Amino acid sequence: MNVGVISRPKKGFSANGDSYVIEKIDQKILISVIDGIGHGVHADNAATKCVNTIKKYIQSSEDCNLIILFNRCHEALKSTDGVVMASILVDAPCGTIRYAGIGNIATRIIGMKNIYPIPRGGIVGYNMPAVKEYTYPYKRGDLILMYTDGIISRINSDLCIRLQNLEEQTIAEELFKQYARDDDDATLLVAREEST
Ligand SMILES: [Mn+2]
Repeated sequence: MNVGVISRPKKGFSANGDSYVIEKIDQKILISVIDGIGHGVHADNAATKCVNTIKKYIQSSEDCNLIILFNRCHEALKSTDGVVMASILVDAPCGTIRYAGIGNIATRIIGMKNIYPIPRGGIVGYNMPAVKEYTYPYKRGDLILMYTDGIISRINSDLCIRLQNLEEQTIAEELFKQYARDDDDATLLVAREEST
């Protein structure tokens, strides 16, 4: 998986309440994008705790189950202000992406058709509802975008298509330049596997 990513704090802050995880699990790849509620040190602490919980879960279990993953994070984050998070499990051999999301992290899969998974409302660590997992078709070469609400949410599809031939990091930088807001932590991640 090639990944391009930019994550930076709100203007004037050094602590970043946004975070992300990319982990390889056998043939699968887990990607989570996290936005700690608020900003500054509190948000940073919650997001960091979430990342650590995910890594610990991956290390200690045979497989990755997104619902268990969210439940573990919910338990671990109860002492914090919580986070919103979207997670995908990319399984190229099976041709699927599994997805679960709580709160406003945007996820898009641009392939044969555009897929926009819809997260459930709520906050991980605070009022998380039952987590639902969705499965979508996936093939190598599909472009995956994930971003926090520091990115204005309407990314133009034509622009994504125009940028498609560039490297993942360049795509991330171009989109970030056009869509990131100064007044919030902002993270934008672009992931793509080479098509075979
Ligand atoms: Mn935010």
